[in-house]
Amino acid sequence: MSEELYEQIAVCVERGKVNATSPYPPDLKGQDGADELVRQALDQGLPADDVLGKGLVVGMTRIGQKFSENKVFVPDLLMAAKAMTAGMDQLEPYFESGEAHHKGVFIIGTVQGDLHDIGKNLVRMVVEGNGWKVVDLGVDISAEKFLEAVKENAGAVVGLSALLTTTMVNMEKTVSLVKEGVPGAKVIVGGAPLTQEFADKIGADGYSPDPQGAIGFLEAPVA
Ligand code: B1M
Repeated sequence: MSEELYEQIAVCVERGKVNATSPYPPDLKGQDGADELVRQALDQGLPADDVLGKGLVVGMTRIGQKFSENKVFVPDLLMAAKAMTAGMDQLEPYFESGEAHHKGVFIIGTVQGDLHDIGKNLVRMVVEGNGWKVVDLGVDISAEKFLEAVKENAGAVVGLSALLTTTMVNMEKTVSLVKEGVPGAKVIVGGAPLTQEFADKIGADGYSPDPQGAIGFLEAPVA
């Protein structure tokens, strides 16, 4: 019974079904969405960690995978993130009380000089949707601000985004400063003009062309 409810929650996230009154997607009109189903699961006494891990996260993983395979597009991901957020809002008190747990902390921002944030926000949503606490620093973030955030969040992984060839070079300084200031800190970089070769050259620990790859990096077993 609970497995069925988790699957329904996953489907709501994957299809972007926020709540009973949302008209999207048309074939689910009038049915409960992530909002009501998560409430229902919690009212039934199902563990908040399972509602997150077996329901919401499963849906977000599926849509993230389809996005990286070009089977769905940005609007689909945005709707999924909206449904995910509706479910997460219900879980918030459980995170605060310690009953549900994040997988870790991910600090993300667009590097100095760069104002592009659409891709960065998608990465944030997918990572959040996969059960991580995300500290989103925003855009035009200096190396020093990234370092400050890493110091404030022990053990956090850092994600840098850049969309301009003129700002991707600022990633190198950020990677060096973060690693000097917090030895052992892990940094992943991404953004349209980047390549694995560039990531290797600047000493980043990881590179991903899409949000799902960032999840792969975050959840890879530690070597
Ligand atoms: Co700008 N812009 N823009 N722009 N803009 C580009 C990037 C550009 C390619 C357009 C072009 O000339 N064809 C070009 C860059 C050229 C270059 O550097 N080689 C460009 C330029 C030149 C500029 C300005 C300099 C223009 C000007 O003022 N003369 C200026 C710079 C401002 C600044 O940043 N200082 C500028 C401004 C803007 C707007 C403000 C108008 C707006 C940004 C709005 C916003 O973000 N809030 C904008 C936009 C929208 C674009 C385009 C059209 C779209 C970018 C986008 O959002 N893509 C873009 C052209 C294009 O791509 N068609 C362009 C969709 C998004 C989902 O993809 O961001 O790549 P993307 O993110 C992907 C992946 O890259 C990856 O996952 C995401 C999802 O798949 N990813 C990560 C991203 N970050 C990641 C981090 C990770 C992992 C994966 O781990 C941490």
